[in-house]
Amino acid sequence: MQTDVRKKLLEAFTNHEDEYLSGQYLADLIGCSRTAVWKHIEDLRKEGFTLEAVRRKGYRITQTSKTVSENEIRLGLKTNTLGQQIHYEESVESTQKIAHRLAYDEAPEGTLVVAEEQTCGRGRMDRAWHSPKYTGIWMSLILRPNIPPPKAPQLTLIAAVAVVQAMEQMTSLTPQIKWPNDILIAGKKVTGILTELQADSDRIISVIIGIGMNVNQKEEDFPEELRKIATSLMQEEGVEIDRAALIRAVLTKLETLYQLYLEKGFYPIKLLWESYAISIGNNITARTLTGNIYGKAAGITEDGVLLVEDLEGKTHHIYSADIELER
Ligand code: BTX
Repeated sequence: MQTDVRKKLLEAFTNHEDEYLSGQYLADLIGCSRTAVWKHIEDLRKEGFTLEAVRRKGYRITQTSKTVSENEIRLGLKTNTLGQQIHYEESVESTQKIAHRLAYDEAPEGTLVVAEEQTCGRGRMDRAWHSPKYTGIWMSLILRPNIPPPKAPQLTLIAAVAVVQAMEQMTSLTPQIKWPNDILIAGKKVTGILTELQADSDRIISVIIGIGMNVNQKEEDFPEELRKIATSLMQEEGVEIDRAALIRAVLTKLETLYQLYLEKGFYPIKLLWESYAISIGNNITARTLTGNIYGKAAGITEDGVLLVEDLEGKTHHIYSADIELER
């Protein structure tokens, strides 16, 4: 995490998109000398930003590099809470692990952990999540909602809606949600979401939402065993996607939905979620820890629990499972 000066500088450029800002204006805003401003600008340039300096006009950031560094994400970020603190690393075992540690150390709500690569990325039930360098978005977000622990799975569904909306904003694709945590495009997995809790028996201390998005991988970037089931946005859209802009879009959509959820409850989210869901109304097999249930996915409850109606007409409440869609 960086100094307030750098943060203020990027915020100023964000609030004055495409404008030139004079050295004196920036110096006054930040409360330091013009030489100090120039030094910060030079540092940003070294980091890969393209900065124009024009006499009598000032500075303008015209283009950015292709990483998901703290500065890349911050330039253009217009959220109030989510991503206001950013912890960026080139390579980590898992962003979840770091977010848990930061949450334990009282990191504020909205803290984002993001990495270019995960060497030990994980999915649910300790499954591995393939997270190669510079191609995807591997991020974990710390939230501290005042809700009872059994409601925490709702946050996975909120995050899924935010991811779909962000993808729709940035591409021409039509992603769909497979309960509870997969985002699919043309039947292949493009994103997985992993929600973990730090909680007492009756109180949530923090929720760590891990989001893994395949963005710019080519087919050969996936290991053989994933090629049939996984895809990336670039594979589907045919062009490279700006990962930092996509992170900003996810944070912005999620902030809006999370606020709506805290104010109005789960119902409005449930409606949105169902409109993007692939499985509702179709026959599925739910593979649970206690056995398989085959039937029609009837919808989700107010709490985000999946309802499956079996062949005898009996309704099952599914809290956790892998879902297989009938083809
Ligand atoms: P999941 O358990 O639903 O899915 C894991 C399964 O998905 C794997 O067993 C494998 O079959 C398949 N898979 C693995 N990698 C990929 C991939 N890149 N694309 C598509 N399919 C894949 C899903 O768990 C939750 C994933 C969350 C990942 C994020 S990344 C940031 C954060 N840090 C971390 O360690 N995990 C989360």
